[in-house]
Amino acid sequence: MKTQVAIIGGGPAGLLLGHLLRAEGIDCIILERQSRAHVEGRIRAGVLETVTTDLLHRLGIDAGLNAQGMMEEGFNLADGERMIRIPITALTGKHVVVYGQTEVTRDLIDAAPERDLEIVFEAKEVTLHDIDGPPYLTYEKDGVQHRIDADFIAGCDGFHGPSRKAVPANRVAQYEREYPFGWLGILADVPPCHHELIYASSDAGFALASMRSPTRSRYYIQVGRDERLEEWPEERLWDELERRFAPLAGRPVVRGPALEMSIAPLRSYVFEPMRHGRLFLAGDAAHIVPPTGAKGLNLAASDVAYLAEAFIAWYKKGSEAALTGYAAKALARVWKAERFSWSLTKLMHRFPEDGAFERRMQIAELDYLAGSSAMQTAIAENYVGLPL
Ligand code: RFL
Ligand code: PHB
Repeated sequence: MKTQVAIIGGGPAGLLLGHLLRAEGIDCIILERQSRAHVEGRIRAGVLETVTTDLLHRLGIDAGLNAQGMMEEGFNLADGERMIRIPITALTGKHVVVYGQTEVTRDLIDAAPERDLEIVFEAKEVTLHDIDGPPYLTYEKDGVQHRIDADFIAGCDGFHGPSRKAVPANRVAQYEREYPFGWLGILADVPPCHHELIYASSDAGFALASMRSPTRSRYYIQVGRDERLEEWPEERLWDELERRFAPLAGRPVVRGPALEMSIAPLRSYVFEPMRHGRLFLAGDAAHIVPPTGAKGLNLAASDVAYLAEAFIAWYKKGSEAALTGYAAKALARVWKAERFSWSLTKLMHRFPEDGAFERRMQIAELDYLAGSSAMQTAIAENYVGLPL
């Protein structure tokens, strides 16, 4: 089989790229290792920047987003009893939209057949060949071997996929920071404790109150790096959430049966460059941010916005400039999001290795933030997303 762009991975990056290319009549195919049910069942990010919602509007895959997306004009940073509201819309003129990654993914998959976007689910053993070109992929489906020849390969296969590993180690630089904790998340059909997100620093550690709708809450707490889900029966997690949000009087955490619980480790990671010959990386395949800034999914979207534009310039105008410039352009935005996510993580979490001095630094920074509209604006413009 032959295609123009072979896409590995059917997460947000791969699905958005596929739709953007099909909208311009460019041939592509998506190979996804998991089943459709598995991909649609993953609960991950929830906050969309304008960069991401603009892509969904441009594609016209926005019925769910328009009906259920919740426009947020501010969010809150709490420390003990103090809550500092960052009025993002008043400071930047922009807002963010709360609409789950799960829903985005489902909407993109639902829209694929009518737009002639082929997604092969349960594609096993996807292997990249000759990335310096002309490249091809092999995979197995239902016990049968397949080969796809392509002009380009888009590696949208997340942090654990094969694309990054296909690049010879002597041609890359990797930057990594692991954090000594993870986030334990819970999704439940209970009203959120507040109508805006609250990122809370408490003596027991960080907690986040988020939501998916006025009747569905998403909470997270900081847990030790080696803690396992089995150690966290639901009631223990609700007790801990109550404890961490207790200083914010008047915002009780309502309990309900968990629809999902999971633990994710926190990591910062960048792989440079994002292009190798005919292979282009996008999203988590090339970089990871800790979720504190809500940037992971939005970076996947901005990467593929640049990448789709570059492929379109190549196929429609024969211009290679945007393909050549892709890695540098994407990485410039990635590094700024890495910095923001890292700094918000440092400000709001309790690090086991930190002492009294580091804690006073956090308090001093929050004091400064509470009284400085300049600093609030700096946080707000990063939170709503830097322009493309
Ligand atoms: P994804 O979503 O990981 O999608 C990659 C896709 O590639 C598939 N794949 C393969 N396909 C074929 N062959 C192979 N060998 C393959 N190996 C993997 C995978 O099955 C998958 O479908 O990456 P993408 O598209 O770049 O999107 C990035 C976002 O998903 C990610 O940045 C965020 O979800 C990060 N993230 C979070 N971000 C937030 O902003 N807030 C959150 O609360 C949040 N929670 C999370 C997260 C990421 C997690 N991961 C990656 C484990 C929670 C978790 C658990
Ligand atoms: C979420 O709702 O899942 C969420 C929101 C904000 C974050 C991370 C996760 O920073």
